[in-house]
Amino acid sequence: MSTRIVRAACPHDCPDSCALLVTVEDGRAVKVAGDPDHPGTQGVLCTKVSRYTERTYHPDRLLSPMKRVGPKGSGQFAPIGWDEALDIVAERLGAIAARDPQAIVPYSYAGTMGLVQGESMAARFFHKLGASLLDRTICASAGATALRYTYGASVGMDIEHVEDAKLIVIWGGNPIASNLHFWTRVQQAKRRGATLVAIDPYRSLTAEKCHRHIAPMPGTDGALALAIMHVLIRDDLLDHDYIARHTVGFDALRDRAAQFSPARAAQICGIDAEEIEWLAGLYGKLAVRERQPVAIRLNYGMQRAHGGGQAVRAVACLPSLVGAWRHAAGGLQLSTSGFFPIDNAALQRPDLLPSWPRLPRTINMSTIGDALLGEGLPAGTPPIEAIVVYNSNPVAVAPHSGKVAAGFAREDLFTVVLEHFRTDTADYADIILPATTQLEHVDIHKAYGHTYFLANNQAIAPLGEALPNTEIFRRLARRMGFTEPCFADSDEDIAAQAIVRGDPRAAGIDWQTLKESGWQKLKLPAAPFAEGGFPSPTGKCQFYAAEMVKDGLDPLPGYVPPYEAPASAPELAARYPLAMISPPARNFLNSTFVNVDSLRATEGEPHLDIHPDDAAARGIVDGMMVRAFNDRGSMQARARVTDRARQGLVVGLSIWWKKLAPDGKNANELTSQRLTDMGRAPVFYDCLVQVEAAAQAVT
Ligand SMILES: Nc1nc2c(c(=O)[nH]1)N[C@H]1C(S)=C(S)[C@@H](COP(=O)(O)OP(=O)(O)OC[C@H]3O[C@@H](n4cnc5c(=O)[nH]c(N)nc54)[C@H](O)[C@@H]3O)O[C@H]1N2
Ligand SMILES: Nc1nc2c(c(=O)[nH]1)N[C@H]1C(S)=C(S)[C@@H](COP(=O)(O)OP(=O)(O)OC[C@H]3O[C@@H](n4cnc5c(=O)[nH]c(N)nc54)[C@H](O)[C@@H]3O)O[C@H]1N2
Ligand SMILES: [Mo]
Repeated sequence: MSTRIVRAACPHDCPDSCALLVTVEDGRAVKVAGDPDHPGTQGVLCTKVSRYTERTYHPDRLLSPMKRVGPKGSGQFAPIGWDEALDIVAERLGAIAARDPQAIVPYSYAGTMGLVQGESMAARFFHKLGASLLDRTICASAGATALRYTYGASVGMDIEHVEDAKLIVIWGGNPIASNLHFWTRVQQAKRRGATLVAIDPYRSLTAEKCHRHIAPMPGTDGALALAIMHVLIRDDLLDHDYIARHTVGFDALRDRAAQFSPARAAQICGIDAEEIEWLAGLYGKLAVRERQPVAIRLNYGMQRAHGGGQAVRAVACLPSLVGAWRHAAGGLQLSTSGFFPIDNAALQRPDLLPSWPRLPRTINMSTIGDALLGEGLPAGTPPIEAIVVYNSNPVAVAPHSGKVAAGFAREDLFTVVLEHFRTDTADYADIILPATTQLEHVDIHKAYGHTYFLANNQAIAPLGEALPNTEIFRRLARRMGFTEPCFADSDEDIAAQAIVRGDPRAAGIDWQTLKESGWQKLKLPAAPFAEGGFPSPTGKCQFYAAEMVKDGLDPLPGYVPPYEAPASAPELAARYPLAMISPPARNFLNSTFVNVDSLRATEGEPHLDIHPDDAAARGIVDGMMVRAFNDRGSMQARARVTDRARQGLVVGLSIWWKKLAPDGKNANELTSQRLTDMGRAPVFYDCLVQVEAAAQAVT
């Protein structure tokens, strides 16, 4: 028997981007383990990825191309050969492109975070074709835009030092579920005496393990952060030297924060003013009076509401007010992705666009339901005639699912889906093309929660007839007659093009060194902003961001109320009085892994957590099937009556495959296609519903 250990990288959309060691026996992957030497992974994997072989060798893997033989959405397919499948796709796309290539929309997200299988050959293909561009907003763009205005890029502290922090504020994140290796470090900090605070409307697995849990209503974090500033400024808990040297706009910020007394913010957030006084007092005292490191782990949960961008901006100002950046263990991390020198132009080749440098129209992936139904398309541009989906499952994950499904059900839409499995989206395909998993292809990865590049070496041969995304687009390019040399690049060639040459942050790192070592850390100072040096236009932390005026936005951090809340929409709130959020379930990764039986068995079935008072008012008891609904749609779930959900809030951990739920629906039946204040991002957690006992109990 031959046994090999292959260095690989976890491909999933998660801040931890783990380094993997894959054990291969006689050509079969038998074990996927965390690399014990990688400082982030520390030899430990989450439950999901430790089951990666169960997913790769799953009996439902798509192993040959398929052609639709039943009505759209019915999931009836017959296997066909690659030549026939690619001929059909090339012919249909070619005919549409001859009229207007913008009628073709590529739809992709982070099914794999790999730079090769994510957005390289596919982007080249669609650029050359002249297809619509995709605004990839579904996850992080509100916060990324806010960080760009505030710091200049998606950059922050290195959480490898967080063990030394004395206060860690976990704001809008649930790291036990979604950022496990950070949580390990937080526990170490706790043992060393750190105070842990969670800010989350829901008592998540993480919040219940913190010393204190502050539970504002969803979408009100901007007001909370401004009130913390209010207290810091009122009580002179400020690092005046840091503010003077490394920030712009303090005077204007002071005037803004003056408007947000703890009493006012407490009323907006539905919490006690004392909670704000306590947190601000502790944060300021530790950082300014005692010169101790204080850290904020900001996350995505708090930016999925109308004011998500401004809320991130307000929180992102806090570390500069108290000089928290002076310590390696202090500051804030939302994302580290902006540290990585990636040559996107080389990977994606926008210069291949027939109209270059003029760009085709852009379709926002977060409003794909409307776009497919012809609503809100840029003036003078054609209806969508074809959509090519890869690395994403929009029928399950995009908001206002009823509209998304109606769009995909259009008889005149030509739909191609590259997938591992017959997802809710694949059911609507005309042609399904089987893609390889991370064990079966090559890739190179950056990360958004740490600062290591990682290599993914191929561990096993592709299963069945599956092909890497790159190879599928290479073959399509050949059929379309695209002859540029970049369409012949191998996956290793592409991996070698990913890192900007000569960038000091990547000194000593290239594809050759990386694929041998598995991972390499960027060269960055331990405390990146101890001496300022933010990558913003002013080089400072921008309390006041002049660029925002040009973009038609409030240049100071502010509070933008949710679209759907009693104060902003009283009539709606009278009919739909409960705020619903649908954050990630621990055993799923967005909608990935829902079809892995052992993981779905652990989650059980779709649940809806509801506060005892809200349940009693509706005659709902624990374990009852309930229906959550609003004007957009409805979903059923089993009620868990629990004060984990604060009053006025219901929580449906997500993202279920619709077809694996009892009523064929998931939380996105209820979510809206409205967008955040900046970054054009979705507002998944800005969603009012009513809940009632389900008419027919499903047992
Ligand atoms: N196991 C697992 N891990 C994942 C994912 C997954 O699906 N499963 N998804 C990955 C992806 S794509 C992403 S983007 C990240 C997401 O990472 P996080 O943003 O950390 O997401 P969650 O872990 O759900 O944490 C969100 C928390 O925010 C809370 N929350 C909701 N609304 C608000 C609000 O208005 N204010 C505040 N303060 N809190 C709020 C929720 O109750 C929840 O506990 O995780 C990644 N990791
Ligand atoms: N209600 C609600 N909705 C949400 C969220 C929420 O919290 N609540 N979270 C949002 C967030 S943060 C995000 S990031 C999005 C995530 O949305 P998506 O990025 O669509 O994520 P997944 O649902 O995991 O779907 C990824 C798909 O890619 C496929 N895939 C993986 N690797 C490959 C590959 O190499 N090739 C091909 N062809 N396919 C591959 C997987 O099989 C999987 O079906 O969902 C959003 N939707
Ligand atoms: Mo995400």
